[in-house]
Amino acid sequence: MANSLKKLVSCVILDLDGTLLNTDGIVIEVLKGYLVKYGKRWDGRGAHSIVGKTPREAAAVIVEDYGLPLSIDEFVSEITPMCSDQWFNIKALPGANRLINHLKGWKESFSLIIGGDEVTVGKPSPEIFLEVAKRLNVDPSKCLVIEDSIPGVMAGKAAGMEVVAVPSLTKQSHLYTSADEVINSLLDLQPAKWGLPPFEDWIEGTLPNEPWHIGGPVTKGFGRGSKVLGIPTANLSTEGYSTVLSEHPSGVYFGWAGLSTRGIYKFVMSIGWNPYFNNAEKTIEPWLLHDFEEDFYGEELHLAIVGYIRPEANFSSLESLIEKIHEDRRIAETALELSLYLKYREDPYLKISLHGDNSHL
Ligand code: ADP
Ligand code: RBF
Ligand code: MG
Repeated sequence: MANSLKKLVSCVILDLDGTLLNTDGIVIEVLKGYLVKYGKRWDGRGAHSIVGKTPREAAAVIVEDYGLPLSIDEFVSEITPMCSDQWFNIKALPGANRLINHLKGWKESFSLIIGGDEVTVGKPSPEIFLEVAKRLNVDPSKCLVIEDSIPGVMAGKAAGMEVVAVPSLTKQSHLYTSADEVINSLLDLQPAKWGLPPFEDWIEGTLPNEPWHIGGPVTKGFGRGSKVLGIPTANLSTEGYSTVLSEHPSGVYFGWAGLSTRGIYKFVMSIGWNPYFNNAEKTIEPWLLHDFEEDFYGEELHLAIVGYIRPEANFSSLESLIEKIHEDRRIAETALELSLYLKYREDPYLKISLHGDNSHL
């Protein structure tokens, strides 16, 4: 992680769509339903091209990619009201709540809110950011922009501001080279690096979250966990968990695991593409912090994920990857003893067993 001292700022400018709010999520849900009408199936094509585009530009891509029998304008006029109907379904992106003062509420957490309709040119023009600096009477060089899109990053740099990119394009962080820092999600935002007051939500190397749950039978993975690393991971299928996974960034998490017929154990887990191995598919790989005498493929495993440790990283050697995973293990093992986390050992989700007999739990 680049821990170099950054330029100090006094003002933070947050992009909204795609940075704080998961607007693409509802657009994709609407598209899925819409394509069915034309006998087409959403297959993820176009998802990358929607991000950072104007609605019309994105529409052009979809009409073309799916060979829809209508003009771009017809498409836009049909899809726009369908999306508007879904606004109430928009969710905050992971970590967005760290930037909100919950005593004040969303709107009141910002000194100024400015819309794209208040400027003449959109990003990558710096106009919107320069307008903010002007209205707040702050020098642009003292502003930190937080952006998910490439045009947004370009706009921030063109305004002479510092820019943290939180790419909304999965595995595309290399396209954001002009940003001053690229982070995986707002969970990794460190205001103190920029001379701002630090968040105080980390506890002993962990960021607590409301418990979330994943479960299913233990599946076969790549077969290299225990063999290559000495770190067996009881892989779970990602099928059926696309919504949950889209609500949580890839990274290293920990919590409590219920293994049917065996018991409840601590675990530390990676969710994502394992940059070191550059997997094409996202995997869910919990390492149960217990020595088992045998494998338990096919057994029902339920996870209560209670906190976050770090983003997935690449490593220059296998040894350094292993060393890091052992550090994760120590952090999880210690943190789970804190009452804050210990109480979730009693999470009822861990005791649900498909095998009926829960008496031993
Ligand atoms: P795979 O690639 O098939 O996941 P691994 O080398 O990661 O293979 O080994 C994982 C398997 O090892 C699990 O599915 C489980 O049956 C077994 N196992 C034994 N001990 C543990 C443990 N402490 N945590 C997770 N899995 C374990
Ligand atoms: N793989 C990576 O490429 N980068 C990581 O940062 C990383 N962190 C991990 C953290 C934990 C706690 C665990 C259990 C695994 C992690 N792995 C990571 C995944 C590791 O590469 C994986 O278990 C092997 O690929 C086995 O399939
Ligand atoms: Mg595994």
